[in-house]
Amino acid sequence: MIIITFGTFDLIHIGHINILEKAKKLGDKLIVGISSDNFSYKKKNKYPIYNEKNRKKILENIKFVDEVFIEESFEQKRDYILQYNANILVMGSDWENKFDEFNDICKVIYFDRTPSISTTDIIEIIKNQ
Ligand code: C2G
Repeated sequence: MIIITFGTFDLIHIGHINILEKAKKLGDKLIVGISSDNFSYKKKNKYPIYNEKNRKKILENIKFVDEVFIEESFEQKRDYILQYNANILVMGSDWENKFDEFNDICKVIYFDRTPSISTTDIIEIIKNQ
């Protein structure tokens, strides 16, 4: 089974590790599409703290992750899923129902988010110190 997931994965934290661990347990190979810096800017109106090259390298060194590529846009998601022959798409519950359209080419699973942690919260906490 090939699993695919997507995200920015900036300032990697326990919520990221938990979803990658749960995703990998569903199959043999976990592929991660990380948002390019420009795609991140389009989604959130700000650039990630770590650039795409460094976020990719960090992800590649997490033991649950087998392969990493750069995701350039939402529009290409269907092509990425097909290109990597993914059987299951995993996302966190903040994306619940958002990717149900891909149920025709793979199984779509949403895992509950890890509570009380996010990249945005981490940035705020550091700013306020
Ligand atoms: N996540 C989680 N628990 C948290 C924080 C994040 O389970 N406390 C999950 C998110 O639900 C997501 C993944 O970790 O599935 C990556 O999170 P982000 O880096 O915030 O990804 P995002 O910017 O939402 O990008 O096309 C989809 C997007 O690219 C997702």
